[in-house]
Amino acid sequence: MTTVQDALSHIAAEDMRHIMRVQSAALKAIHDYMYSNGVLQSMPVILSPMTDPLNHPHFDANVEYYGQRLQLTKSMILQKQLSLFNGGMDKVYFMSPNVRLEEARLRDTGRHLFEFTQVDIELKDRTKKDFMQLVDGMLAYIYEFVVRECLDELKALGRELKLPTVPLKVYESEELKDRYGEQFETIASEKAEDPFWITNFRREFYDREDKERRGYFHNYDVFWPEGYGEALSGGEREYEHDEIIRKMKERSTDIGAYATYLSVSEKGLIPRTVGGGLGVERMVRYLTGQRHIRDVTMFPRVPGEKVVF
Ligand code: ASN
Repeated sequence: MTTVQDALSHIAAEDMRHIMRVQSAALKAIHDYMYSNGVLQSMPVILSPMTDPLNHPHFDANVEYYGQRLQLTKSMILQKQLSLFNGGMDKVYFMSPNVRLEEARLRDTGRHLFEFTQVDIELKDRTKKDFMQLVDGMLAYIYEFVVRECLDELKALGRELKLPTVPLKVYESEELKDRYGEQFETIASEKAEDPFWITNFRREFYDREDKERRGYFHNYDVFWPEGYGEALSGGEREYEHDEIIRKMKERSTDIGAYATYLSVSEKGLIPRTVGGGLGVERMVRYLTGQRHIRDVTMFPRVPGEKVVF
């Protein structure tokens, strides 16, 4: 999609209207579910001196502003944690736009955009079990609402959605690796009929590693079924300064870039939290049964592809 004409046809496609209606219903379901569960919505930040380091190759996006180097947010993980420094708030979510300048080799995965939105949720003084319960309920509610509200749209798109059985199944990554090999995420997603959880991935410094069982991480992903792949990722968080520093060093993280965050952890003031982020466009791709994530975004930002508007 490189010409103005292509981009206009993409916007004008009949399916786009159905897809946007499904997206609106799913987002309404999320907001309603959050509100009734006392999860407060806070506004996202797009520029910050610090952002998620991310655990994979990508390009940085930053701007110089009055002598300060500000990065475009790759995720709001660290701000989410800090927002719960407010003593009267223990559950928060953001509709967080993320800019991740991914490499062009991810163009055809069908799942990657270099600009996307996630529903970023964080809970204070709770465990992964609490978080999983909240998300299971949210997903069931989204399905139910979308299927009820968007009968015509789903039909026009030729999409049949089966309501999932909750609680969703939980697998350990090791268990699936033994069963399916290195491609276990893809294969398990292809074989599944309902969304499911996988726990324990070695990732960024902020996901909590078990102190008694090094190499075990209290984090997780949710996967969509039918091969649609990753839906949400998150975990219990590190909040102790020494652990954060240890893990940053292990991952060769640029410690200086996190100076303000570390000045808070040094004082023992990082709240103890658990959370995760649900990719909005990936969810819509799954709900509407589209092949490529490009097809569910009005103004697609596909890795390596020219941007028209
Ligand atoms: N939102 C994710 C989380 O809460 C972080 C990410 O997107 N990398 O863990």
